[in-house]
Amino acid sequence: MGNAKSGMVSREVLNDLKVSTKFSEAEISQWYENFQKQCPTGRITLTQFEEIYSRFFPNSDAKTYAQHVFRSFDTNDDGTLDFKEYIVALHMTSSGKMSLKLEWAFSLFDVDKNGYITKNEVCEICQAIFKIIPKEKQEKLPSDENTPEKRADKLWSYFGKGDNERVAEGEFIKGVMDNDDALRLIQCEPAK
Ligand SMILES: [Ca+2]
Repeated sequence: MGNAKSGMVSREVLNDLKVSTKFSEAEISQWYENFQKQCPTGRITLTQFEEIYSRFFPNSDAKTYAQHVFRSFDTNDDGTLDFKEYIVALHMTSSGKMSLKLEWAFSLFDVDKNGYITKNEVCEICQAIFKIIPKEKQEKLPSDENTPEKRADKLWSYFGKGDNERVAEGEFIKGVMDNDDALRLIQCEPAK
């Protein structure tokens, strides 16, 4: 109980994170040290989260995307993430296990958190993803993917739904698993 020295991640959180992510103890400890320096309160705010994303994407505007990612991990809507939520957020958005990543992607697209994705929500996230793509890469995108609207249309087409219908989590995951293009479009990676 509270036997962790200040500046060290607790054994409980460490074990939890080792299981839920593939990060090593050394990595988690190092990040915890940095996290403590940047967030002495132990919780990270949206503004701080946006700054971290800006450093990941120095050549584009990652702010809107960061806001959506933050919302998807701030499950109790208190406007902060603790260290565990923060590490899971980083893990999911980079190297997470595919099935977990897709569950997370669903929550990213489910902007109003009602358990379904509408085409409007797909449009909103596609806007945010598009802003992350650096300008010079945007210009090289294929003609059916070079605007947020076209990307949203293309992604939506893989779910086989009408514009006013909605997509449940299982349908979303299946649509993305069955189509490499859909997977690419939700991962904010430009076409190769
Ligand atoms: Ca929704």
